Amino acid sequence: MKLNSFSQPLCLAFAGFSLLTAQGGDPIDFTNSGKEVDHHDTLWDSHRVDSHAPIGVMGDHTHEAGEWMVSYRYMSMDMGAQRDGTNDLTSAQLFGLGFPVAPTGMSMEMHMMGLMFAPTDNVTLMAMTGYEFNKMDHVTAPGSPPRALMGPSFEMETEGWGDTTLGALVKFYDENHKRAHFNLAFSAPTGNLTNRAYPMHTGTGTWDLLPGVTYLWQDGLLSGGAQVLGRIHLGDNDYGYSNGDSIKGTGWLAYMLSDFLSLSGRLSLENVGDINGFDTRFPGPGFMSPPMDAANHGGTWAEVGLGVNLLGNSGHRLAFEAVLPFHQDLNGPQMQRDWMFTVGWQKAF
Ligand SMILES: [Cu+2]
Repeated sequence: MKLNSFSQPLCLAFAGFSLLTAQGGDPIDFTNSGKEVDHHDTLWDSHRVDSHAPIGVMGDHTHEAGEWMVSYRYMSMDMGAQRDGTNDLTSAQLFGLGFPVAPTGMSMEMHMMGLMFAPTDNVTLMAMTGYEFNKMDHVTAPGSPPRALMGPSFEMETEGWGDTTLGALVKFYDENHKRAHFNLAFSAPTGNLTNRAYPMHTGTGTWDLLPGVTYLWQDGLLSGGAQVLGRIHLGDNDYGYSNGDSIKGTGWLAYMLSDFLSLSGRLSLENVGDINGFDTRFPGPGFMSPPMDAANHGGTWAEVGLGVNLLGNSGHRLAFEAVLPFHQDLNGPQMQRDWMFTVGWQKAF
């Protein structure tokens, strides 16, 4: 049931026509009148280019029984200037706070592989993991011991496998081009925590619960969705702490320019709590730089995303989404997010 761009207006026209010509007291049931026109036309169309959310959204869609999907995503994120709360900070101000080293930027790159399989129409299993590269640039305070050791600036790099997500998407609503499912997943600690700076870790070190709910709709050439996802850290990791629990809400609209091309706009709001405890390997006091202090993590971010989805005749999907923050309120001195983008490929079998 590939979308015919005329079928939707025709269906609406027919519904309008039946409303106008309806006689007597029977209430008009659009669900039923739609089904009389074409049974399939009231069902979710998973072959639309915009039936997948913007590529930066995870766990957005379910599959039909027996379907598999493989995916690859490349994500890149860049962070820059320092900020505490909503106030920008210079490196000199960080030196003044007693840190001999100030980070000036960080980049994160991730290669993510995903697998989905639907044993039934209502349950889609998913697994996802990735390999990541992190890089942080620093400047050192004049006259400080790190300046003598490292010079005026230095960079730090980490890489490795990230944590692994395993879970299920459980569909509980599917009518009239509207769908909803629960996101029930957990994250296994397959990443590493070798670096002193918390943001340079590739994993959390804890088993995490990832509960959520996702709602999707299609209407003519438009579609949209909303998702709320949480991350709850279950207990502490081997180094005696856990990252702050987080919650993220996101909503998007997509418009189909053609059967193979859709554009999307998205808004998201994310809150990450403070770290609970601290890394017992590096307890302080007297941290070299702010990201090494457990007190300087978490915050609230509001972001906007602009994306493109492409669907080939062969069922290959390609998508791109850029995400830009427009509000950041950070708990303690941290680097601000500058931008992020995701490029992805998906193919169902
Ligand atoms: Cu899928």
